[in-house]
Amino acid sequence: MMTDFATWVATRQTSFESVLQRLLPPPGIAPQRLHQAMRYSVLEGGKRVRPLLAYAAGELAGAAVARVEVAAAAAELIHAYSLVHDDMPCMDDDVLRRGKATCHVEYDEATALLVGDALQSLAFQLLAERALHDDAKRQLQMVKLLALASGSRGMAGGQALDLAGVGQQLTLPELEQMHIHKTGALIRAAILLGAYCGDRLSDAQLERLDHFGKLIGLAFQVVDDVLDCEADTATLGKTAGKDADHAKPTYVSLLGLAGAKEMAQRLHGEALQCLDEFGDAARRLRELADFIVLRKF
Ligand code: GRG
Repeated sequence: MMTDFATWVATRQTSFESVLQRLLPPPGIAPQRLHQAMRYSVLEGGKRVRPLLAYAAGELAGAAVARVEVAAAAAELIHAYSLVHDDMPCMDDDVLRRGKATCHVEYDEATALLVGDALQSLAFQLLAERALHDDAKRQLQMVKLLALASGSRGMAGGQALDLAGVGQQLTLPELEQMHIHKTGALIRAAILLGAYCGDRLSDAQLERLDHFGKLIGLAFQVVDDVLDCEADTATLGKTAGKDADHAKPTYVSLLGLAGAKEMAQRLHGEALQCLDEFGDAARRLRELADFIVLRKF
């Protein structure tokens, strides 16, 4: 019998924590302070949505868990780096992340900068040095995939659009472009990285999965905007209400709360449709899509 979703999530979150423990540089080796700050920023925190998506896509593609967990770690390390840099005074200037002091507050700004740099390098080191697929060409594709998703045409580019948009009145398509890059690109990449570790899916199926990733990545951001307005700081583990304080264009500022919620529901429905052809094999991805849209934190 298949385990229920909560058990599936808890089991993977626990084993993923050990994976990260093992893949991050030990705190006792030089440079100790940097390694400690890297571990502080990555371990014991976050929902691990991107890794969970990678695990679920890996299961769908018949991939070995030992391979998927490395791909999942690469995506999570990029995510953690982006949070560390995003929280710095030159960007969002925040003091709270994942319920604890942000990296530059706990350590210092220079260390936070280096933590982000080193986490990003480690992500690519892992993709390059661990066996993720028997076909080296496929593995190279995975390196490129993550590079594109995190670089100027992906997450970093989305962040640039975000910074440029402060105080501006963006149109809905402009807002969508920003979020497809800033948040969506990495979520999409995490799903494909998991799937690329296996062999069971055809190119057409990988494309469907990618489309699912695009839609659920956008839904994730719409829900994030709603939560920034509706949830409190303690529940979120990060400062709530910052979007409005910083005059940031969001789905809520553009569509209103009800409109943003409606949009999340629509994206959720469209994302689920992409999984229809996979039947019960895509159950975990469906459940994760539900979680992303219904989450309260
Ligand atoms: C600095 C290059 C660079 C990029 C930063 C992702 C990002 C781009 C900034 C984070 C700011 C932010 C609040 C983005 C909105 C969506 C988002 C990525 C939220 C945080 O992700 P969760 O909810 O966090 O998955 P946890 O802590 O659960 O991992």
